[in-house]
Amino acid sequence: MGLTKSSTGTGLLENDFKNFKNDNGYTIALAGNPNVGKSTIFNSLTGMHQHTGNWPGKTVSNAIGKCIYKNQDFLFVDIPGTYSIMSNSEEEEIARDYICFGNPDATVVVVDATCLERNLNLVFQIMEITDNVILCVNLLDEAKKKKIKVDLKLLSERLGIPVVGTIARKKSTLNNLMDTITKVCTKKITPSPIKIKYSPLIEESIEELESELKNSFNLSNNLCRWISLKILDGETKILNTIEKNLAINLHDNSKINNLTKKLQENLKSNNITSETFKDNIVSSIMKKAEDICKDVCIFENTSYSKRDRKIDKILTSKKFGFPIMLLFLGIIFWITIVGANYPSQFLFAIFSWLQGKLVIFAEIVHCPAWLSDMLISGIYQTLTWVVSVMLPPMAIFFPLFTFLEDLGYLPRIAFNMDGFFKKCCCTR
Ligand SMILES: Nc1nc2c(ncn2[C@@H]2O[C@H](COP(=O)(O)OP(=O)(O)OP(=O)(O)O)[C@@H](O)[C@H]2O)c(=O)[nH]1
Ligand SMILES: [Mg+2]
Repeated sequence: MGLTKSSTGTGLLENDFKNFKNDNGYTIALAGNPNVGKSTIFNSLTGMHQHTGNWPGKTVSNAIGKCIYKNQDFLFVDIPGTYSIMSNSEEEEIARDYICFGNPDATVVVVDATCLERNLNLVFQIMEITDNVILCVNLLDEAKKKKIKVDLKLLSERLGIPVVGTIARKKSTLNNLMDTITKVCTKKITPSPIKIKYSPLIEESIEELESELKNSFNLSNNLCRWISLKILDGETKILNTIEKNLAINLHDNSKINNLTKKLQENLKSNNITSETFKDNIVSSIMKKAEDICKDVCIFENTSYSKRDRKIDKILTSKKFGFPIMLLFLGIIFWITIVGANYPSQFLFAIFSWLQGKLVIFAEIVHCPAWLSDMLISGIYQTLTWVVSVMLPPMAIFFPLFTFLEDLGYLPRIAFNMDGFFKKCCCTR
């Protein structure tokens, strides 16, 4: 039996995830990096019309929809794309809160088969919080075009979770995903995700805090380990959210406070400061992702990935990174500023000509002077001036910027600027 759209699927948009509970069946979260096809899968399964498109950040709020598969009721939650659950933006917080505290029956993490290594960062972070994780390797058609093969069976063995390959635009490929979701929800498959091992000192600190948390609160092992990590990191915002959602009080717990102070000082004396702690964690995750991808991803067109790496080295090098960035941005701003003059003048001329005609028309119909002044010299003139000045630069700048994004150059700019943003305290 295939997929059936729900007759009651509503498309309710809400962020109060406590309402996202399916009393008659299972609740499934669709998580993943931006632009990997989560909403395409969601729409296909639920018959809903979530916004999809080829740029990141379209879904900015949780959306729910129902689907019936083999007579079983599922409630899907399409959550905003996020690169990490160490979130910064509002939609990333919405995603993080649902992943961490929504308590779905299973979390499907959708990843892009063409850049698996980068996507695994989020997969590992989610596996730290919940065991019921299914990996959906999407965009297999794009991977095939780029001659990238992903060994799904080996990936599943290495991660300890079920892995399914899909092409979200082809609905038939989603049956396998639904079968796996059903098996996980009905406990026919029990995922046992691997946990990242951080540096020995961080692991020791986590262990100590974890056992204190277990003594103080009634929380799962996964949550205790994850919260320990957040306490050591000193992420106040996340800790406040944890307290609110799990109804626990960490701030006033003197045992935990004293132990945290002791452990943080110990880490500091071993050169793991509050600034380097997160880098340490992220580099352990990325190292693991790299190791796994080396084994499971086969790049048949080696010259393609070699060429990519060569270009990357130049675009992100200390010597050429900034001059190239300034050159590209300079060209874009130059084309925008100089190029916009021509359509601006053209629009201005048309609007002025039309204004003359409107004045004549007002005279013919004996429109009172105060009214024609207000409508023509006031509203019409102001509006047309704004359109003449603003529209052309926007119509030139945004497509050019999108072009840079499609080329994949913007993430390289972000990489080059990361150090500066950190110095300005814009990122952590
Ligand atoms: N070729 C191909 N394109 C796909 C596939 N899955 C999704 N797409 C396309 O990829 C683009 C992004 O898909 P979305 O479903 O909007 O991605 P998303 O993960 O919801 O993105 P955000 O909401 O921004 O996080 C759309 O243009 C889809 O049509 C696939 O398997 N193959
Ligand atoms: Mg989406």
